[in-house]
Amino acid sequence: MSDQQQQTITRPRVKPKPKVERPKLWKVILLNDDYTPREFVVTVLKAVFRMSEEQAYHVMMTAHQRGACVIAVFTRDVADTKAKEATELGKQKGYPLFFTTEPEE
Ligand code: TYC
Repeated sequence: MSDQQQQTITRPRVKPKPKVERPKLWKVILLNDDYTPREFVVTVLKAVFRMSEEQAYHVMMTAHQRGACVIAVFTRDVADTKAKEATELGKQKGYPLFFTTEPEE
């Protein structure tokens, strides 16, 4: 094999290396209020966020004592849908229960 044939041929990249960015995550936050019964908040947390009784009780009590509690993080669509769904369950019973979302830093 000649020297010419042995040379490695390198060409400049044509396609840029794809940069895969992780989607931003959004927090779902439970807000305290003075009217929604504790047990109902627990029921909603279990139903919408698939929490155990213990997890749901702990989150509910944190919101009750501190005014708010971060429940979990999701992609934006999932966070918005779950917050709406959970807020709606309270609304159907006439409670002011409220879930909001905000982007993670
Ligand atoms: N503060 C409510 C009560 O005393 C219970 C409650 C807890 C409501 C957490 C909302 O996010 C909440 N009945």
